[in-house]
Amino acid sequence: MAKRERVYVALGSNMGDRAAHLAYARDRLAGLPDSRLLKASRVEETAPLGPVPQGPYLNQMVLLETTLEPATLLDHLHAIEAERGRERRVRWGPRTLDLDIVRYGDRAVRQPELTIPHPGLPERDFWQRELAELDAPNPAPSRTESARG
Ligand code: A4P
Ligand code: MG
Repeated sequence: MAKRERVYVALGSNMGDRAAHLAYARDRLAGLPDSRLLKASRVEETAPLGPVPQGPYLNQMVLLETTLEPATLLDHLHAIEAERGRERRVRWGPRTLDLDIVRYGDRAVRQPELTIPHPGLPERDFWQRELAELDAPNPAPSRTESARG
């Protein structure tokens, strides 16, 4: 039987209704076969990285538990991107929805079409923050408002 793995998927959008693209991706990821969406980080607005002038991103990371193989999961991610009208024109350029596999259990993959862990991880402080948030043992308790202030 295939092993259940904990997989971290990064979501990014900087075109159109960015929050709606992320919400759509979360729904689709939650419905993937042989998978469960365990947690989602906060959504964060980030300044664009890289050489292409473009608008700010909304970024978020989710934690999935899945028995899908990495290449199969990547195919699903590309299908979800395509459903949001993603066109691959400019590398690093603006996009309605970008889905990247950041970590896949303890696995290392080095293939032309798939590198895991994602090589951008050391440079992306927002990914590191999101990973830390997802790895925190418990969600921070929400502050309870006192009736007397
Ligand atoms: N690919 C290889 N490894 C992976 C992986 N671990 N996860 C391949 C997903 N895909 C992976 O990706 C090109 C190919 O990378 C895929 O077909 C897959 O086979 P793409 O999404 O078509 O192209 P891209 O996204 O333009 O290039 P790349 O190198 O993936 O760029 P990134 O790293 O996705 O960066 N600024 C902010 N603030 N926030 C962002 O999220 N994102 C980018 C894009 C630029 N600037 C940003 C952000
Ligand atoms: Mg990408």
